[in-house]
Amino acid sequence: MDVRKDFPILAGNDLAFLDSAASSQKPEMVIEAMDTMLRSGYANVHRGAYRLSAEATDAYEAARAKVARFIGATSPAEVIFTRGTTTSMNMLAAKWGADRLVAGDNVVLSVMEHHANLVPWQFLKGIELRFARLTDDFALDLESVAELVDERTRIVSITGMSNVLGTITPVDRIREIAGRVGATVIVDGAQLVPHLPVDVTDLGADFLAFSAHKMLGPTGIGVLWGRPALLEEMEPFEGGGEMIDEVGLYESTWAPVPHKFEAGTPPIVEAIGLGAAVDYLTGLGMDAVRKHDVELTGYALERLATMPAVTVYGPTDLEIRGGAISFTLGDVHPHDLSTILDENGVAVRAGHHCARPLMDHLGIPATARASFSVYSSGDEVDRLVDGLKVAAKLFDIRQ
Ligand code: 7TS
Repeated sequence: MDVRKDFPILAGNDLAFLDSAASSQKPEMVIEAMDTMLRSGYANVHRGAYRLSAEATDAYEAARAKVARFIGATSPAEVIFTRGTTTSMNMLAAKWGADRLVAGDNVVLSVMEHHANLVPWQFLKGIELRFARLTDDFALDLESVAELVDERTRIVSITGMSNVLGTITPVDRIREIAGRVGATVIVDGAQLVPHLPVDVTDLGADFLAFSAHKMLGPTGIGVLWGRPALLEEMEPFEGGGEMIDEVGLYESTWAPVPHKFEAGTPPIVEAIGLGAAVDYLTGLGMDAVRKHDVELTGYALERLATMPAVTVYGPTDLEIRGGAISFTLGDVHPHDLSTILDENGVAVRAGHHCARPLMDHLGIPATARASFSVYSSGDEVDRLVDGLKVAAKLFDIRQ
């Protein structure tokens, strides 16, 4: 995939940037769309009767329509702009969870969830949280999901792709199991949507959350997609301007979906940026994006396997994994490792990756993680391996 030239930060920068799972870099197209909006198209949306505001509103709603098309939604109204995956998950836990579940109900999650799909559920009082386990090859153990789901299960909320292990989960199979008891299926798509073609009409989810900044778009905006009937049923998360229909001193009624979920001035310029990111990804084609990920991940796993002191935590089967590769080198602390890699021009993330319970499950305090996006290259993987060799030498680890 010959796209590095599209990313200004990568041009003339010899850093091997391998931390795209945390946040991706932005192509010129996104930067330019936001710049143009700020320079010549900016006004608040949904309120001004004047031309500039009407045009800004059109641009904001056009971005919503682009996102809807990108994920196969049947209508733009199914796309709610939020601040990101974290906000989307908090909204669901509060409004689809706390508002509706009663003591004795349970929510099924997995041990590999990001804190964004864990902590909001911990806010629910009197609700039991259950955790699906992993297979020996770091796949989601569907038998464990089936064992945990019972007639008191109201929600099954699972990541579409683990940000630590790279594991891709079979949402259709999860749906099958959850469907037996009428439980809602929520998918944390923060890593899934940037890397695989997603069509909500056959994904099997009732709700899908994701963030723009991990899919070449800006920070400050993300999406909550939901089935129309469920969005109608769900109460607003925040009250304020623009989410109302009628307002009295003591009570109010809500604007139609999606506006009842978008209180206050939304991230207008960010929405335009997300729309441009979606255009860019559509231009590349999500099948090509996935192919690139698979090839690069395969190459990286192959190269890392040549170093006996490297342990990779994640599926060996490329069919069920994406380009987030967690690893350790001997007993070197991942923080030390990332510092040495940085000194050698390689940026990886080290730590628990906001998945502390997963680290406990794996019996390790932390990992180093290399993660890819469309601009990542085999050359960067080679530089990672070279950096690891330098670290191995420094720590006197036999190779
Ligand atoms: N879910 C998953 C699977 C994620 O990877 C992340 C962010 C989130 C939710 C939260 O997204 P946010 O945009 O609301 O922050 N993951 C990471 C990461 O792996 N390193 O830094 C952030």
